[in-house]
Amino acid sequence: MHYIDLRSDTVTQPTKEMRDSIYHAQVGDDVYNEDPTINRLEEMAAEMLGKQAGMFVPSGTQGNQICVMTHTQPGEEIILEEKCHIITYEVGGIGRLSGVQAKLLHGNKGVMAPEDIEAAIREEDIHQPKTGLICLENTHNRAGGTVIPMDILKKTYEVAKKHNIPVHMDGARVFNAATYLKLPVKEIAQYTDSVMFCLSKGLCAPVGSMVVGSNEFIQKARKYRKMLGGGMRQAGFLAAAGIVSLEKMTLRLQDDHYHAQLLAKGLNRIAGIKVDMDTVQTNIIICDISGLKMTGTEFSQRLYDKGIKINGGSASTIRFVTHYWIKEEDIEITLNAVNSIIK
Ligand code: TLP
Repeated sequence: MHYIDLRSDTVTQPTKEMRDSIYHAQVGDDVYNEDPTINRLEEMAAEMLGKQAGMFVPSGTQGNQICVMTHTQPGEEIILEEKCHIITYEVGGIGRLSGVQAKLLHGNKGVMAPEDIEAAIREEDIHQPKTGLICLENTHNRAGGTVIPMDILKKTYEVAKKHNIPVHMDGARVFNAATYLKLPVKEIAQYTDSVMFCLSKGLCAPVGSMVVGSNEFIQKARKYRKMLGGGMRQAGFLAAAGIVSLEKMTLRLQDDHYHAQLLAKGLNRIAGIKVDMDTVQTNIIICDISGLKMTGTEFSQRLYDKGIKINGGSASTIRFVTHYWIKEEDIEITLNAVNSIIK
């Protein structure tokens, strides 16, 4: 059976062009820095994000964790938004791997106020941990794919620099943010010290994420990647798809955003379902279904029976994510299926 898969953009299959480039890729041992395809991908990523260097990593989670390890010392405290991926979905890695504690701030649609961040920075006091890092998520997954406004981002970076604290961006979907803002992605990255972004979400590559930062940062990060088992040898086969991601797939994300708008507007017209349209900025839709007599899990099971896969997030919410393999007709089929479940 063919399913319409709206669970996540992580489910994307590689394109035909990616499969061809994987087949023809030149590879070498990346632990010796001898994989020409990985080297090229890393240079491209650094150039696009306006940073000195890049590093290919197997996953976004590993990329984020390496960045926290590289920026901090055990015993420090790091500032994060309370619903961010690093806190919610990375298995407590920051405590285990970096030995840091989290200072969680409430975000408005996933965006922390620079004033709140400044107030959370620890003082020079014998009792207090040092604030070692500020982590931002752009776009913000659990807030519904929301984008950090540029003025807030700039202000946040100014606060961080005033207190000499590095800023890491979990930019798993930073190209969606750039598409929404209609800006080159380096405009966003200029207000960060490191960015992790994913090739294997909306950009369709089968595996892999990138970390970018200064030469010194990446050199140090490479050692942590090795420690975590992320030295991948002839992984140029994966990087080859990543190059297609950067060259081609970054240019078409507005289609996914358009489909998310269509779907969100259609869902909002259905009694019992609520979508906060302010949060539908990119390719993620979080729906409140507390008006229905059904949990998210029940709802997603019913949709599954009709050939549509989604993530039944919690008791009262469900999530839809659009991506390259979702076409306009799939949106119509999905809305019809939701309507028939409600009826
Ligand atoms: N997000 C996945 C799940 O882990 C929830 C999804 O389906 O959305 N940062 C952000 C903001 C993410 O959304 C994700 C993945 C990651 C990091 C981790 O990337 P991977 O899955 O490559 O480890």
